[in-house]
Parts: sequence; structure tokens; C-alpha cells
Amino acid sequence: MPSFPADFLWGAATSAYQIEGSPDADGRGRSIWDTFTERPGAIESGGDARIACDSYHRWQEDLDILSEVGMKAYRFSLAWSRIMPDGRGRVNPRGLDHYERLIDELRRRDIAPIVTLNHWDMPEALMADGGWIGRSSVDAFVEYAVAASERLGDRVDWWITQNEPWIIQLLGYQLGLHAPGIRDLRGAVTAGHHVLLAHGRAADAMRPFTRGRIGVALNLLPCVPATDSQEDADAAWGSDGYVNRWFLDPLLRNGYPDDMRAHWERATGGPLDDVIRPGDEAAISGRSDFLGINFYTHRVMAAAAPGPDRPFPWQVVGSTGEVERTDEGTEIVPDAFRDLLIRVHRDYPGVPLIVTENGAIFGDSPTHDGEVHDVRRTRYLRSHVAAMAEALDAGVPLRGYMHWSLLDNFEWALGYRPRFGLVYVDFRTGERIIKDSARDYARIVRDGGIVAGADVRASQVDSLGAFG
Ligand code: IFM
Repeated sequence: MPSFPADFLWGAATSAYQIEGSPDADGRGRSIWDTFTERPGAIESGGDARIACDSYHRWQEDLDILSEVGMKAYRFSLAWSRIMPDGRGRVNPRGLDHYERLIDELRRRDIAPIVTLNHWDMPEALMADGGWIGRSSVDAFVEYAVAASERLGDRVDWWITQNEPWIIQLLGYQLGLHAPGIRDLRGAVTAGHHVLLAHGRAADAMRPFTRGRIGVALNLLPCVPATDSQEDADAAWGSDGYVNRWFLDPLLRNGYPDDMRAHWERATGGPLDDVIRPGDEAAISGRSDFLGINFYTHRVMAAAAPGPDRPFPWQVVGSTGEVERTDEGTEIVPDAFRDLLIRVHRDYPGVPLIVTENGAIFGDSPTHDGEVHDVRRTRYLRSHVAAMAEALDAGVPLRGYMHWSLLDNFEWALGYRPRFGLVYVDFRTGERIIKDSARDYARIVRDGGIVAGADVRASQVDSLGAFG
């Protein structure tokens, strides 16, 4: 019996800021990323996303590619500041027109739209109240979610309110490496809480306008101890609280985990009662029809003393020995992916799962024949599809898989150097070239999984160049 159900949502993902460009088109307002990219040194090589993949203009070409490789779903995000240019109040109909056209065309092609509301590009105007640190951000997000679902709710079956709350909290507000570039530990945990609260409140507010399912995409990282010691086991569990359970528990249980709350309160110098107010946890819990999982790698953890740059008693040490890695050095661990899917289902039963991102940086570019023979991405994709098949066989209610990303794109603070795409983008011309990995993915989709006999050994993948 095949592991993947016939209606499995095979697809690819992007986000507005990373691909669209056209920051001034059709009444778009300024976003926090427009401001952040202007900060000297914020973006590697000083790049910005004024053009990116030019998908605001070339979206039909992107959809042609999705059709050509047989995708069943496309995850993309709405640019918040195209719809609410001032953050609150005025809705910009031209922003909604754009996404309505995109969604209608996807549906005409029988490709399911999976629509993310906040993939990090908050309107700059909301920074007047502290961005996500300000509690009023929750109401602003609800206004936006209502505007989007009022117009688009009848044609979207899958909504993702928030993408990667932990990354917003960590990189945006704790380390200042992403927009809005704030470094404030208590501000970070506050921001993360408001992101979750905004999910819960927005989900309630959207229901009258849509029968689509509403979820959140969490980037989950299995945390494993570096050694057999009890100290490292504690470090791994603590890190799991920081990265995973701090978000899973309030969304899919009844509130924040006590152990991590104690860590946060110790590190930020006091109780969080003024941040996590009575009723907040009840407003977050039980509002998710599905969980989106973004998976890239794991964290190998060791105990460590807290210090000025280490708020919690653990540190990431990485694996020793031979481990397969991406071009960025990220460990490739498909078994951890399978185990994570099984664990989430075991610990939070009854919630359908969609892999809303999974992918890797491999810098392949066109060779003499004009094609991109990205053998390692093909192998990566196959090994992760095999992991999902094992999870499905173990009973995990997995509904879909979105490869990150459809296109090489603007990788935030790292600029354009890291290439995540199934499709190569020449950033000077905007030309797209479908990589070998995308053609192999098309075959997996057509076959409904990896057919028997095809495994993930490098020697076999090496012969995949003939797919085209
Ligand atoms: O590009 C990002 C995406 O925006 C969010 N998840 C991780 C991806 C790769 O870093």
C-alpha cells in the first residue's frame, strides 16, 4: 500500500518579501524589512529586496513552473503592508486584488493555495508601538486577518497565520539579526507571546469569513544531548522547551510549559504575569486546525553556564564526526525529521500536520549545458520524502509537504548568496531555470512517493541527470 495518500498536498513554498520586489507598487506601505535592509551592515553584501525575484510582476511565470512540475499546492504569503499600508485602519484594495488574481489562477490550475498572513514583513507603522513587543500589535494583526479573509476566505482552504514565531522572537527581538533589529530579552519573550496571541485572536475573527483550516507554521528542531551525561540531557530538554515546547504547548495544549517559563523568568529578572495575562493562554489554545512544521535540522546540545550572551544554561555544540552537511554547514538529518513527526503526533495527538517548509542551501548554478544539476538537493529531497513515508507508515496524520523553496530568493540577512530553490534565479535578469531536483520532485509527485527500488544513495542520484 502506498504511504502517501492520493490527496497528499505536494508543493513548494515562498514568502512575499523574499520573492516579490516592487515595494512601491499599487499602494504598498513600508515594511519593517524595508527599513532593516537600509541599516548599514544588516544584510550580507548590502543587498535589498527591491527586485528580488520580481515575482510581483512575474507571478504567472512562477505558476507556469508550478504547473510544469506538477505541484498540487503552493504556499506563499501575503505582504501585510500591501493590504494594510498604515498598519491599521485603511485597507488597500489593490493589494488584495493582486492576491485574488494569484489565488484564482492557482485554483484554475488545480493547485491548492496555502496562504501565510505573517511571514515577517510587518508594516513599519506598527513600530511606533514597539512592533510585536506592543500588545496593540495583536489587534492590528486581527484587523489585517479579517481584511484578508473577508476578501479571500471563500477561496482559500489553508491559512497559516504566523510563520516561525520562535525566529521572529529570537532573530527579530532577542539577537537583532532580523527586522526590526531589536536586542531585548524580555522584549523578545513578549513579542513571541503576542505573535501567538495574535494567532488565536485572528483565528477566531477569521472563522465567519472562511471555511478554510487555520494553523501556524513552527520551525521545530529536535534537541539531542551531545553526550550521555545527565547535564547534557538536561540541556537538550531545556533547549527543547526554548525552541519547541514554548510554542507547541500553548498552541496544542493549555499553556506555556512551567520549566521554560521558570527559565524565562529567571533570565529576564521577574515574573511574566504582566506579559502573559489572565485569559491569554485560553485564547491561544485550541485555535489550530492543523500544525505546520518547518524542518531543517536538529540541535546537538551541551550544558553550559549562563553568561552575558547566554541567557540559558545550554549551548549548541553540533555533531562531531562525519555528518552530511549543506553548503552552509547545516547538518542533514532525515532520521531526525521522521522522529520529530512521530514525536509531535505522539505528544500532541489528533492534530493534522503539514510540512510547511523543508529544504537546504546548495549553491549549484547552470553548467555548460545551461542546466542546473543539483544532485545534492535531489538526494536531500528524496531522503526527506523517505522519512515522511516512514512517519506516515507509523500513523502520523501528515497531509502535505512544501519544499522550501520554489525559487532561489532573498534569504533575509544573508542576502542572495544562499540558494534554496528548486528553480534557479538569475538575479541580474530574473530568468528562471528549473533545476534537476525540481524535475525529480515532479517524478515523485507523479508517482505519489518514491517508487520501490529508487533509494537515496549518492551513486543512484548521480544518474538522475537524465531526467529532464
Ligand atoms: O528562508 C527562510 C524562510 O523565510 C523561513 N524559514 C527558513 C527559511 C530558510 O532559512
